[in-house]
Amino acid sequence: MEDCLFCKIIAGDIPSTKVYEDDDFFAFKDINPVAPVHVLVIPKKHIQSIAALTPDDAAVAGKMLFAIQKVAETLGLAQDGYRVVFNTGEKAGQTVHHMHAHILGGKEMAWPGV
Ligand code: IU
Repeated sequence: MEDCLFCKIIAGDIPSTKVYEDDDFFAFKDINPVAPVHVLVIPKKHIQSIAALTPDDAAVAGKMLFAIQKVAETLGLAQDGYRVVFNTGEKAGQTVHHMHAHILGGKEMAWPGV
């Protein structure tokens, strides 16, 4: 998608610190980290948010959890644990309208975080 910042990051038109890439997903460090480890996992297919998923996206949606698992392992978070956040829509604070999972880790986290 032409005007999507995350599509531009995937294409390499906007620089990012890549931590993982495969045929379907790209992961990079968040530029404004809110935890010692803060990485975004995004599908290469432009999907606006969880709210925009259709049955055609079933495979990519399922694979995304495995991509998140792999990235978290790569980041060394598997043992201590990590949080995965999908901000979805305006009131949830979604600012970039390309579906993304925040992987947050490296510290003790309180719950709920609202
Ligand atoms: P949100 O869930 O839509 O609020 O998350 C968007 C995130 O994208 C936010 O944490 C930003 O810091 C992050 N981000 C980035 O890492 N690189 C960018 O070029 C832009 C946003 I724009």
